Amino acid sequence: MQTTFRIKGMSCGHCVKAVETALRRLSEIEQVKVTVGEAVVTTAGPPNEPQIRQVIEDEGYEVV
Ligand SMILES: [Cu+2]
Repeated sequence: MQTTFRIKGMSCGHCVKAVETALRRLSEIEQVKVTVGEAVVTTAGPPNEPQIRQVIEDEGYEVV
């Protein structure tokens, strides 16, 4: 299933790369597409949202 996270604090390609790289480390995530301000993740089942939020926030951004 596909879930979209809106992210505050991203401004450029470096932010996109940082979020993308961090999310790719999560084994539950099959696909991830990140743009400035948004991450669309594909998971087999319902995503572990708290964990995904945490990973994004650990990179210094805020999930809104
Ligand atoms: Cu940036």
